[in-house]
Amino acid sequence: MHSLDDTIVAVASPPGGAARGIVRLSGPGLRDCLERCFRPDPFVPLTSIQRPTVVPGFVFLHGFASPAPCDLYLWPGRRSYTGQPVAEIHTIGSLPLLEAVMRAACSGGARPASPGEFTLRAFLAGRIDLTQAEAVLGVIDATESAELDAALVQLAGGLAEPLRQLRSALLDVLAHLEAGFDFADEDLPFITSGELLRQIDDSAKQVRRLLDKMAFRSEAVESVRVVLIGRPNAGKSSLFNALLQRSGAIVSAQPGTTRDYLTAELEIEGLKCQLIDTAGMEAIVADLDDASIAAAAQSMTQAQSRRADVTVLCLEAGRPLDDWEREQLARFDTPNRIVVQTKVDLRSSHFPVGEGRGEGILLPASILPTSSHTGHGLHQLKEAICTVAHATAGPPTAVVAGTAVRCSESLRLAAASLDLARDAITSGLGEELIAAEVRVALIELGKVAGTVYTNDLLDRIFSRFCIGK
Ligand SMILES: Nc1nc2c(ncn2[C@@H]2O[C@H](COP(=O)(O)OP(=O)(O)OP(=O)(O)O)[C@@H](O)[C@H]2O)c(=O)[nH]1
Ligand SMILES: [Mg+2]
Repeated sequence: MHSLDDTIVAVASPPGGAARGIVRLSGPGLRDCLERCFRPDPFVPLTSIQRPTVVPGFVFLHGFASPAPCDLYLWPGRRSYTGQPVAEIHTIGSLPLLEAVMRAACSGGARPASPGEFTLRAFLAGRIDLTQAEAVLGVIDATESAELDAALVQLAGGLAEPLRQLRSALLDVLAHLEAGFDFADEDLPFITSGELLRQIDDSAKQVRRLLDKMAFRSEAVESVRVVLIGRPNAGKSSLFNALLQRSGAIVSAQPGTTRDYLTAELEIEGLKCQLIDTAGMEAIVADLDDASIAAAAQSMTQAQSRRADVTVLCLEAGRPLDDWEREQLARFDTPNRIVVQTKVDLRSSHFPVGEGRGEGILLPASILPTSSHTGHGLHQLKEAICTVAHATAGPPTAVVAGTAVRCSESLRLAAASLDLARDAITSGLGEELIAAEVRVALIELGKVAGTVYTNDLLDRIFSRFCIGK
């Protein structure tokens, strides 16, 4: 067990002679301890200090003829690094002097801190999560500026905040599912399966994004997945070829030409993209020779679009929308999607933009007219991909090595559970099964953030710290 009840003390400045040395203390008995070894000059009762303050004074040292001058930095309340009263004694940076200050504090009731114990207390007080605790170590251990940069981003909440949002979204899903169990007799869905699916998909995507950050250390370059979707014959493969300026994908007037999916590397203004052409969705399955191949192709398309960083929905200019397209458009207010009209060279009448077409569907005002044959709008499409990728993914950020090693497996398990939850929804399995998978995902994410931990895990993490941090 990790005790929070005693007052700990350690030298917090680096070893070696320096102008200033720091001895740090934290714990509920801080004031009593200071009253025994420190004297403010001019005198003020320490009990009268309610806010963070610097108090000049002296520390009384055993075996030395005179006390040592120092400044006492005092955080008297809970709003400190460790969430308990904290003090730092800043004095001359001589090792024998700092050791004497330590001894004085120990005879005043403190005990020497173990490695990383201040940061451990910050974690146990909920001031930082486990990824931020590891970032403290990352900052100390950094040997090059890229490592320092990654550690500082992580310390500022680079992983903590997305994890918090993810856990909160999944807790909402779980709350809805569980409310459904409690009122099972009423036959009212607390959350529709479409909404459930959307939330699970969004969460799974976030988890994979975090995993990508973990992998970033070894991969060095993160590429943005751009997936082209649309109904058969919409012009996806033509757009794929036009964006790549080559003819890799087979194009034909026959709907259902693309059965698998194709990927190719595309670089737009320095942004590395993986462009993915998919099989056309829905509507004409019955026309195909082999409906099972079509079904497999469509499920591949769905899997690709779930993993997309940017989805480009291709709508053929001038054609009436079908049900699948209408359903897609209804979801296109999410920020990582772009809608294009294809083949605008063919039709004189494009969709009216930003208004309904008498079908109850509002087309996005930002719909992009394109033609793969004339090249119209391709430049704008590339720009839009860049903008969306930057806005939704943010710049790729590495994480501290220790965090990546500790958390990758948990994130993989969380992603796998969310995939199982999705399968349970689409196969119409009971809500209990969905909830069970969401719970597993939450536990795994909890391990990453440190809301679920064991003493062993904490010992392993904090023992790598130096004393005084
Ligand atoms: N005029 C014109 N024709 C186009 C354009 N883009 C595609 N086409 C034609 O539309 C037909 C279908 O194009 P594809 O690129 O194969 O369409 P797809 O969406 O990949 O089709 P599936 O793979 O079957 O889902 C072909 O005959 C293309 O030549 C365009 O910009 N202008
Ligand atoms: Mg195609």
